Amino acid sequence: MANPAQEIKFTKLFINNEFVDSQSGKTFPTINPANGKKIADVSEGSKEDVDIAVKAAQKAFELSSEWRSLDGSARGKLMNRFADLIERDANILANIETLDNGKSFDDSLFDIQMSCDTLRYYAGFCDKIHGNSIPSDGNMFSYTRKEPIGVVGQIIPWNYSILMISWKFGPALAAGCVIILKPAQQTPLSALYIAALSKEAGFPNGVINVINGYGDTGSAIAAHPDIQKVAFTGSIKVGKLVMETAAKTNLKKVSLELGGKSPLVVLDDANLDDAVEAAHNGIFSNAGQNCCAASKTYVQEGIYEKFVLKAAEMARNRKVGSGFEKDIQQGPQIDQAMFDRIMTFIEYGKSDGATLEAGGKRWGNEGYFIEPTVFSNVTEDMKIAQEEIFGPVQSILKFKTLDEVIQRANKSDFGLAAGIFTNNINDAMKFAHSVQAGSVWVNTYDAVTPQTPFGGYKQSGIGRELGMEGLEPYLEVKSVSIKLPAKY
Ligand code: TXE
Repeated sequence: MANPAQEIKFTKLFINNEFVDSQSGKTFPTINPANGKKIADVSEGSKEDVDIAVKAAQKAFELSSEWRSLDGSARGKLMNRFADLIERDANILANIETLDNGKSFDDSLFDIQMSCDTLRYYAGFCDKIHGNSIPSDGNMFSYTRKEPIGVVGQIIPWNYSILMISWKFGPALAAGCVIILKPAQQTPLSALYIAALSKEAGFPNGVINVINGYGDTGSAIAAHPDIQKVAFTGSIKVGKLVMETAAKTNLKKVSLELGGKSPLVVLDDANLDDAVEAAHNGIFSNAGQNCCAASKTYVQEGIYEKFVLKAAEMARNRKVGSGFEKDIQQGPQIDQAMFDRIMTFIEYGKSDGATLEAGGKRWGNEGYFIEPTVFSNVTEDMKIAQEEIFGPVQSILKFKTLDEVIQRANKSDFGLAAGIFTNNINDAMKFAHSVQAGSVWVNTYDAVTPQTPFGGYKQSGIGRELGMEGLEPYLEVKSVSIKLPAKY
């Protein structure tokens, strides 16, 4: 049951299976975005704490260590137990997530279920990660091994804090890596509770470490000479910094999942009600704070007016409020800075000449709520059509032909996701194969599953998470060749 008075048990750093104060003794407040009030003070990690965590992780990764000696199948069992414990404590975790992030309790529960699914999906790989035997030239027996890359740094954002932990932990643990996780400063609490569950599940000391803090803590991870890989989800600006830092230090491997400005195309022949609803959920779910949000809704001219009327009505009926209230569809934005940024974009929309069809104002008088906002008559040159707003702002653009809309959709620095609604299979296939995006959804949107790889073309990222492809960034491939006396 939803409980806004959820006790917060864990606020320290988690290193080597223990909760410890930061070396500096510093803490930072974490704020409830529904009312702007402090939830708790949390230990703030710095470079010194990252160093200590890396040493613990290195020890856990030594060849004869408990972790390295585990059979793959035993690692899989551990991961499944971890998922079971997260499921057991789903209500507690959902309360923590709703307090810290603001999303509805039901959305938190949904994220938690998908997190368990993701961990279980990767648990199944643990004893199936293997190389090949290779018919190499000469008198040689050659084979490949896939080995865990070692100590990995994982830096995550606040919009799906629990889900992002599972996307990062799942493949890393299945591969046999050891982890230094840095959650976002806006949502430090869920990772600490999950860390406690990892200890209860039985992960050996040092396999999972959680260091909360701001950007400089993330930067210390990106720069660390003994971290072999960094996985980052967040803004393009910081993604570039992480890559630059990795290049300037030990050339650690980098995978990035960054922002987007994803097109959802609705053709004249689509089922209108389905398309309106999917476009609505595609932009407004998680209060628009979604990297693959359908932030450009392209509607063909024949149904444009009808679509806009229905979309505006849906937005006006969307239930906004505290995530702990029943049937809430949209909570607050994450913090004052994001709130201000989104309100500025709404002003740009108006001054650039788009038509405000719904919303456009702050909602309520405390916290960081924004009314579900719909603009029609949006054109490509407007700021709201170009930049990632990361808020509840739907922009509806008009187009004439499929070829035209494909060209317009591809004229973008981003390439994370795209969608199309149509009853014409040929048009759907043409779009799916022509659009430059890592995920394409036909007659649905945001259908992310643990099994399907997810990631970006162009500046939306490097590498893939989820699916079998999601394991690759955590593995090194080693070729072994043994000389034989003859060819046989
Ligand atoms: O992201 P940041 P912010 C986009 C979205 C949003 C914008 C800004 O457009 O409006 O980014 O959000 C850590 N070295 N996305 O400011 O700053 C930081 O502490 C290493 C898209 O929240 O990129 C946090 O843990 N790490 C997105 C993480 O990076 C650093 C999700 C993300 O924060 C660092 C979130 C540094 N120098 C925002 N500076 C998506 N792809 O889903 C900060 N961090």
